[in-house]
Amino acid sequence: MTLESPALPQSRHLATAIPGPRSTELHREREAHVSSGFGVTIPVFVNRAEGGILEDVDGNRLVDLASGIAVTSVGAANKHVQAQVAAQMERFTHTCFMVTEYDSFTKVAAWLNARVPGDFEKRTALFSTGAEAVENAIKIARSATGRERVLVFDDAYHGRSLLTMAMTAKENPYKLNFGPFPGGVFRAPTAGRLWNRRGDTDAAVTALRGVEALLQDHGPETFAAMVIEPIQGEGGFLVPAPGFLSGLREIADRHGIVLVIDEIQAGMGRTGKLFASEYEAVAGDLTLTAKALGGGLPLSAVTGRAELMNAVHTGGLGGTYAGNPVACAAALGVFEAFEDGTLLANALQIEAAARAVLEPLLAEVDTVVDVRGRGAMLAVEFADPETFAPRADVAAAVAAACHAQGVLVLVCGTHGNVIRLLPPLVIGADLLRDGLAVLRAAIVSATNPGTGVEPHTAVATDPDGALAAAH
Ligand code: PLZ
Repeated sequence: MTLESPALPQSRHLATAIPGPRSTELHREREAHVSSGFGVTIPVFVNRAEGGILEDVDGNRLVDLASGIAVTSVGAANKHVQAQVAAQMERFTHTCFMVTEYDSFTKVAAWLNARVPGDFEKRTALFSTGAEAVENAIKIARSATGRERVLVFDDAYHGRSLLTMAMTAKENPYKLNFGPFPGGVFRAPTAGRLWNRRGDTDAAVTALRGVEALLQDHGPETFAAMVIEPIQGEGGFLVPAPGFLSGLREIADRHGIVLVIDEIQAGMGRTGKLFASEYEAVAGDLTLTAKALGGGLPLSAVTGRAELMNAVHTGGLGGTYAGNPVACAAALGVFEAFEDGTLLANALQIEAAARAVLEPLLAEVDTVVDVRGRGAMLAVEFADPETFAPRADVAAAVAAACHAQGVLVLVCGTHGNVIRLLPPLVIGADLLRDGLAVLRAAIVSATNPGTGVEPHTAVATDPDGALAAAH
């Protein structure tokens, strides 16, 4: 887990309070010009980013346990991505693939066709955002099946466009006041929560019965697609119960429904395998990638059965920026970065290091009810230990304490009660240990106010010795 000669020191450093004065000033300016419809996790303005560090405009170095929401898995300044993008920028920035062609689009498609799960002939279509990939998967499934309806699941997140808002489960902030939404979207239960919280081994069977019942109520022959995340991301890093995804595969096959696996957050190496669905040995008919695929540039893909992908009339798929050449170049850099297997191994090392720190909290802190996830996609859930009533207040307090200490964590979960960890796969072992120690102390002190933050956590890994007075 080492980074080759990083230019940015790979240690946490607090030069000012977080946010610092320069960030605060820039945030005030932002408020004067930017729609307040955008929220922000921490109002810190970034100057540089590399490895596991975000350096802000006040000279603070934050530990990045977010990767810009699972995007910069290969690092925010990856040498392969930089070289590919720079070379492409020299040649041209854009032609529009629907107007004149370029080979990097084909190369990205070929790489995905060869590696996306499924032992069948595949084709790929490239777009820009995750939501666009989801929308296009539905277009393709409808066109191929001649059916309209779409089945999605509790706790699902698929995007912020009109159709994908309808597919997303959580109302606030994603859907509030934005309806009406496109019809034909039905929501079924998953086994996620029961399995993750209680280890209920019948969870998959029960949930699959619910899926089948819903389909029977509405007529399975009216459903074009069912769409599932192999680990539900925004919904709370819910790992599927054993047998749930393979059960969906069986139901989809039996009713001729296109199974769409949304790997946008969990895919592209995040979990220690290129695709999270590999853990379940399930192949979608269509598989969606985005986020880490473009290494920070906007790129998304629908990859799947050739007969489905080619069922759409020619000209039916596209978009001005779909598979933009600079974004395709970035993806080729991402593929190079994954080539030797180190990053996948890193994801598993990150999981081992994080579990070693976080799992003991299950016994030590009563509101910590679950530590879960796969590879570098891990979460801690806070709830009442008796009733499982979500404790969003604890998650918010833990996140705030981490942020104040210069560790960037994100909250997720349909009920906002989950802290998630999505470090870049290139984060160094010492830096990760430091970030986890801060998180651990924040969890302990949020639950037992007065315990305080363990003071040694930062000192050990800040060779500059320039810690803020707050320590
Ligand atoms: N499918 C599984 O996780 C994006 C959303 C951040 P876009 N998740 C981060 C936010 O608050 O907007 C996501 C996802 C899964 C689809 C999407 C949508 O991807 O690139 O944000 O459109």
